[in-house]
Amino acid sequence: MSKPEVLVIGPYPAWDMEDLESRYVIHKLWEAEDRDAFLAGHAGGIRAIATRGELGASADLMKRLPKLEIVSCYGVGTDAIDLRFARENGIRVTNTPDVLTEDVADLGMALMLAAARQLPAGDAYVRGGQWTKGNMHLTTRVCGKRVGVVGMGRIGAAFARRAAAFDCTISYFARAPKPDLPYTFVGDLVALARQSDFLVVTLAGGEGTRGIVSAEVIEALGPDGIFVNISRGTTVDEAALLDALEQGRIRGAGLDVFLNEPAIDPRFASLKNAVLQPHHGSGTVETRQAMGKLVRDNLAAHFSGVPLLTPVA
Ligand code: 8YV
Repeated sequence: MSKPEVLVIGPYPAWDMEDLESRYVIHKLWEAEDRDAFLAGHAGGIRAIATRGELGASADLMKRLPKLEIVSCYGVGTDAIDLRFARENGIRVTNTPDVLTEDVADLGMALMLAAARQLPAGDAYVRGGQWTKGNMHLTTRVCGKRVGVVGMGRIGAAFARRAAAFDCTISYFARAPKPDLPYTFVGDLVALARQSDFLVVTLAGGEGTRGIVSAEVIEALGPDGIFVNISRGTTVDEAALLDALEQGRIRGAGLDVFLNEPAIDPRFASLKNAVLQPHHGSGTVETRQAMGKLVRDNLAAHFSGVPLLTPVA
């Protein structure tokens, strides 16, 4: 039988590409100079899309693929996939939950620590030879502080466990209280920000959470507050965040996600009080290998007619 055709939206590591290329006819969208011509040439045969969390699959793209059966996403977030279009057109969707939870939570802790203890400034201080001329300015403690977690799903809970191990007091904002967790539910995000030293966003992206961290929430965090985002740039009023950081109306930020990645707002580059990462929460070899395997195993399950491993409801 001929190999199924798969449209790959953005590149995967070699260990995934080699395996995919051995099982399927692979069409590499990111290499196409003229995407319209490329799609027009291959659309009729494509039965699957393999995409990434931040790249997703729009209705516009899926509409052009009349034989499309499945979208397999390398990432837990499906906010960039038009799930309604997929559902209405019988297109199956899978993602990579669980395997990345601990690494994303680790990066959240790293950003909280790096922003509070100003690791980039300390590193520059040592490398730049300023240490021999005097001691560096003092920074902010993390342990024992009040942490507000925005979103208490798998990643939020994994982050909270880590912060609790630093003797932090954990409160959280979510759609509903989680009675099985030993943390304090706060149903008003402004109130949560007001009572937090660190506000850490772990929410899913998408329309339901767009701009939920508003200018008012940022203001409520206040001049001693530190903001951390390991979810999606869309959850924050980014212009308000930039203004607050530039004007010192919050103390600092640790950010892994932005609007318009990777061409983010150039104002971020001049901020001394923000630690920036290139959307790297899941960016370890261990986790990316597990994510790639799940993408490939879901495609294999689909094409061999067995249940999908991690279907998106
Ligand atoms: C990205 C993510 O998918 O899981 C998610 O939702 O955003 C990430 O893991 C990752 O950058 C791979 O593209």
